[in-house]
Amino acid sequence: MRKTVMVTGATSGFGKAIASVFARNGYNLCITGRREDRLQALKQDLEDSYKVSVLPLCFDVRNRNEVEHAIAELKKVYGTIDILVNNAGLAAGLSTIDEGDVDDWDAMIDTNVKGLLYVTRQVLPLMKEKGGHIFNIGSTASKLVYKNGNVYCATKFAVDALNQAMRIDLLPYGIKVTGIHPGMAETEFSIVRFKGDEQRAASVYRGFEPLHAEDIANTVFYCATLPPHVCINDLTITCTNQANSAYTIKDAERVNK
Ligand code: NDP
Ligand code: 8X3
Repeated sequence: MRKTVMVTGATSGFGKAIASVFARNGYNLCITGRREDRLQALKQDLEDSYKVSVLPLCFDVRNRNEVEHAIAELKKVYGTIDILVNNAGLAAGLSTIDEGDVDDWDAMIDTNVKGLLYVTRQVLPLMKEKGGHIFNIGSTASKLVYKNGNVYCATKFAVDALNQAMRIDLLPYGIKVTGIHPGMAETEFSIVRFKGDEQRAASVYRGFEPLHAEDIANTVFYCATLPPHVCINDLTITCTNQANSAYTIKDAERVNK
C-alpha cells in the first residue's frame, strides 16, 4: 500500500519541492497552504505526472478551527498518515527589538510555533497506532541568533526545543522526529520577509550560490527512507559559502576561486 505524507506550506519553496520528491517516489500526499490556486495547480501537476493521489487542504495554520476541520477531512480521505512535514513558516521583517513590528512578531510566533503545534496535535492520533515520522523544519536560526533576527530566531529555537520534546514524548509510539535546519535558500522566504520587495530579497543571495529547495527536499526524503530502526535526529544543512546563521561569504572572498 502507498504511504501518505502531509506537507504544510506546499504552495512554494521547500514544501513544494518536498511534496514533489515524495510524489515522484510514489507516495500519496496531503498538501496545505493558504493559496488555493497554487494548491490546485500542484495537485494537478503531481497527479498527472506521477499517478499518485493528492489531497489539497487550504487553511491557515494559525487558525485552530481551520486546522481541526482540515485534518478531519484528511482522516476521512486517508484514515492514517505516515509522515508529517511541519514546514509552513515565515520571517516577517528584520529589525532591532526596540523597533520591531509587533504584528510581525505575532505572525511569526503564531505560524512558526503555534501553527506547528496545532497541526501536530491533530495529526498525532492518525499516526500513533502504527508509528510514523515527523519532520520539523527549523533553521540555522534555530542554532545561533543573528543581528536583527531576534523574534524569528526565537521561534526557530522553539522549533528546536519542540523537536527534542517530541522525540522524548513520542518514543513509545515508534514515531521518529527529525529536525531539519537549513541555511540560506532562495525561495519566496526573503520576498515574504521584506513584504514583497523583490530586489531587496534578491540581494540577500547575491554573490554566492545558496541552497536550492530541492537540496532540502532530497535530504528529507533520504531521512524518511532509512531503515525502521534508524532515525536522524537533527541535521543542519548550509550552502558551501555559509558557516552558520551569522557567517556567509561571497564567492569573491574565497581564496581559491
Ligand atoms: P516560502 O515563503 O517559499 O514558503 C513558505 C510556505 O509556508 C508557503 O507555502 C506558505 O503558503 C506557507 N505558510 C506561511 N504562512 C502560513 C500560514 N499562516 N498558514 C499556512 N501556510 C503558511 O519559504 P520557504 O520554503 O523558504 O520556507 C519554508 C520553511 O523553511 C519556513 O518554516 C522557513 O522558516 C524555513 N526556512 C527557510 C529558509 C530559507 O532560507 N528559505 C532557511 C531555513 C528555514 P501560503 O502563503 O500559501 O499559505
Ligand atoms: C532562514 C534563513 O538565515 O534568514 O531561516 O535565518 S535565515
